[in-house]
Amino acid sequence: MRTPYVPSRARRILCVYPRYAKSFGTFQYSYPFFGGRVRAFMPPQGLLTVAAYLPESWQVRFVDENARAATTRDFQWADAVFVSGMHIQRAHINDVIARAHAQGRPVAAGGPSPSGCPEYYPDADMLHLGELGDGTDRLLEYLDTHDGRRDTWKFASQNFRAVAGATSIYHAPRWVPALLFTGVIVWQLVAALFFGWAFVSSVMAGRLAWAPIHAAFATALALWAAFMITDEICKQYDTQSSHVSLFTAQLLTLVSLHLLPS
Ligand code: B12
Repeated sequence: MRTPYVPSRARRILCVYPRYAKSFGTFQYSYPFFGGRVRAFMPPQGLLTVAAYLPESWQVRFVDENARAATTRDFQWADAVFVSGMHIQRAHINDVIARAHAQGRPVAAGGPSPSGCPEYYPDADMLHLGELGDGTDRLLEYLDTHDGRRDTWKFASQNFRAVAGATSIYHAPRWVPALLFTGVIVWQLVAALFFGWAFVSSVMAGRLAWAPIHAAFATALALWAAFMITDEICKQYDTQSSHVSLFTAQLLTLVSLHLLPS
């Protein structure tokens, strides 16, 4: 069944089904029995139904992230991104939204989780609640008559998205990631000031000024240590390796300063 809406313009819609979160119902432990050919239990029927419902003149690209991840080029190709999923995929759905926004693309979120708890997806540009129907036609009309995203402040840093994604698992209100992110920036600013102080003091003394050097390294190392602990607690394993590398690099720098001939 196709939408009765007749669009005035051509559109390219990227449908992204986020990868499963590991759970009983995904049966991922059985996949190896199929020689690597099976990477998901079933096709994402909800999003496929939506794709089939779109106006015939619109182009559709479909990516099930259980098979392959949507690429930057996929997002750049699209005029709008559609995403679906269950509560358990919440972090992955928000990740798709973040990646689409990084390319300036608007996102419509629908399916069981956005329908049940739309408040889980505050960054989605459009929310589709429930089954296909009149509301879907209004959504298509909106996409047909509007370009891009509404003007929003472009947050270049992907780190804020990572913090927001991690805290969303705990149903944290929106001010929590903002507060944490501000705290990190202030912490980094203090470390930078300490490093500046260490540099100036060392130049003026004509030798390494250990008190400010230790203050600077202690502040910076404590930040990466805090990140590593938080990575563990929030299961942000993807970011953990870069935090460990930064911690190790700074620790080695401090040790090298001590070992260098004065
Ligand atoms: C098939 C199915 C699965 C398959 C999913 C295969 C897949 N790739 O999608 C498998 C077996 C893997 C599965 C696993 C699980 N499932 Co399941 N599953 C279902 C089931 C029975 C049918 C879903 C379906 O395909 N419906 C048919 C399609 C056409 O409908 P739809 O998805 O709702 O989509 C419609 C609208 O929502 C809308 N729409 C959907 N997406 C979008 C996107 C946009 C942009 C728009 C505009 C509209 C739109 O359009 C569609 C047509 O009207 C539902 C129960 C149900 N009756 O809905 C549970 C259900 C979705 N599953 C559920 C759960 C809890 C799980 C598990 C967590 C179970 C577990 N404990 O392990 C796992 C999670 C796996 C994961 N995601 O990581 C819950 C989800 C609750 C929630 N709100 O998040 C449901 C609702 C069952 C329930 N009542 O508890 N599941």
